[in-house]
Amino acid sequence: MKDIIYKVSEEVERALLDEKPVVALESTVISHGLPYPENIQTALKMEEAVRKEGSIPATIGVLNGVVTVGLSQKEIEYLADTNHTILKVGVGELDYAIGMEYSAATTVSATSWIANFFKIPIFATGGIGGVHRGVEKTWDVSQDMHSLGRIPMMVVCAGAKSILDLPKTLELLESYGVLTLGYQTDCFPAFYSRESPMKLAHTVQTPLDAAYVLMSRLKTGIPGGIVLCNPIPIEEAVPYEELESIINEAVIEADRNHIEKKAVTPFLLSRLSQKTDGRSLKANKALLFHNASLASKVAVEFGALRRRSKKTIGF
Ligand code: PSU
Ligand code: MN
Repeated sequence: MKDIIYKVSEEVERALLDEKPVVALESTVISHGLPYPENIQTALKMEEAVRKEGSIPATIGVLNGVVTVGLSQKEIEYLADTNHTILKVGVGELDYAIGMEYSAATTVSATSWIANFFKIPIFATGGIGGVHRGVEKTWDVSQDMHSLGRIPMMVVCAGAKSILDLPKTLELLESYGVLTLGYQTDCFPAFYSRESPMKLAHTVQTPLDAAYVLMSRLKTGIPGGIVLCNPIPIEEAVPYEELESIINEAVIEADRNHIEKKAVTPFLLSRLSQKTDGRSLKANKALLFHNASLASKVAVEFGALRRRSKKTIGF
């Protein structure tokens, strides 16, 4: 087995050593969540959104068994190309890709693990995985849930993907001790929609407040993450009711075609895009940029707090 199992880009390494704000970004959304070649532009524009607000982006993936933190444009292009075999790995499968020297896109769970390993506590994505509809039959619950329950990471997202069973997802997050925090909202956003019937009990209004809460989580040492729910920009939102029937049909179709396990999410996302004439895709991209910007703002505030914070005994 080779010795090198990870590579950190020079820029990200420098930023971490200098305690500059860094935002982690995942690669499953690139390889399996968006169509080629739009996935490349989207990944690069997410990085741009992070930079614009003052942080350094660290897009994470696995290239021929090497965990790479801070993918270059060429590396992003490689992972985005559907002509290559790119695995989709959660934290449980990460070592398979490393040990077998495969290339792989990392999900929220695997990306959180890697980011935390390199002491990057803030991560932006589209929507977290969760409890799938029809879970009674399939037992399909994303590894994201379990990882969020044990990795102290602030995940900035537009809620959970609306293809999921949102009430059950929210309940499970609570059971796992994950803080689900609304950003300027008291509603659990449903990815493409700003609103859903589910209420959130805890909200923050500013990136600074989000940074305070994250700092507290790191200081108390309580395991588990914080999901910072950032509703999609109003202009791009698709009403919740409008999507419901389309999603229900797609779920039935997935079941009929025996689409299972890791293939379920990519299948539903692409079906949705077809059935909304690309509107869902447009919305998906908009919320990704929006989340990258907010994560970067929080990272900047968090960086300032960290510089000011005194060494203490206990927390
Ligand atoms: N959000 C998106 N598109 C995606 C995903 C999230 O907008 O493709 C990915 C994330 O990487 C998430 C994963 O962790 O889907 C969940 O997949 P699964 O349901 O198979 O655990
Ligand atoms: Mn699953």
